[in-house]
Amino acid sequence: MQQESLRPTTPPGRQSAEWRSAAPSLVEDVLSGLLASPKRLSPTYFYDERGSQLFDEICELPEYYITRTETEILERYATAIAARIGPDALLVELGSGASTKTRLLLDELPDLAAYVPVDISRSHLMEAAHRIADAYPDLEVLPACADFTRPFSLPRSRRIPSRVIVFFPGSTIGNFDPPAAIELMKVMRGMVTPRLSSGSASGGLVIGFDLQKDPAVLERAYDDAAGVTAEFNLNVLRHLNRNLGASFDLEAFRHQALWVPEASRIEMRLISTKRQSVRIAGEVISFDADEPIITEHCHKYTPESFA
Ligand code: AVJ
Repeated sequence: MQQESLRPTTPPGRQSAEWRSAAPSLVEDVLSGLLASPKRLSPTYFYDERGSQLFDEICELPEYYITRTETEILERYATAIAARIGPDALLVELGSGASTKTRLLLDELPDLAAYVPVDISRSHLMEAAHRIADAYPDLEVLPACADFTRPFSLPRSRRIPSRVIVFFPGSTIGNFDPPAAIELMKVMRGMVTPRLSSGSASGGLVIGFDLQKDPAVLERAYDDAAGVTAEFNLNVLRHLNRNLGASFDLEAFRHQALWVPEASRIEMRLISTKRQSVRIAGEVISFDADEPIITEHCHKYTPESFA
């Protein structure tokens, strides 16, 4: 019976003109980023199958404190958070990945209407959804394979939810520059705002963001000794080679993680180690020696700046 609800939902309207104009294709998006100055790529492209696996490895690294710290916070406060969520909620997790931390909440929420993990990496999403469904046999698990930065519709649960709660842990909000973070939070507000005038209570958001700290600690968290983050960063080029027939030479780029105090963020970059050109989707992109591609911004907040 769980199997039945484990069909991934594809966003409807993907074919419509409206959807197309709202969402540029992979080629368009990648090319416009690489033709911009400075060059950039969306961190969304990290998460192919290999990238999702590498990210799970990052979460276990001694230098990467974020996952451990957030897990500790959830362990300590899951009961209190669950009490605030209340019964019969629809729990929607954006960028659910391996759904590891979610279990801490699910353990305290035996009466959820359903759990909706949303992730862009289909195989990763489905594996995690099956594991959750096996571990929580009474829970309806409704995976949605979608890029949560673009419009997608929530699957319908068998039970009518009392409210929608968005779960957005992991400091993923840090990948969005402040104006985009505000836009995304408006989208989340729309997701949790009750549409029915009667019966449904207002929804909520459980969000994890990372705090400013010693730049040395930050730079190490994004440039670990084992080189897993470097591999994760470079994998984006492999992804583009495979999916767009690009000709990136992974040996000719190196990983860099740089704290930028003015913007209160870590910038993940790939630095071209030489003057070179790369073919991608019929275009030729030229790189100077030491020229960066910015692949990710990881914003760090204070409680006040986040509020
Ligand atoms: C998944 C966006 C939270 O910014 O810390 C980890 C991604 N990049 N190491 C982060 C990431 C490099 C991570 N987020």
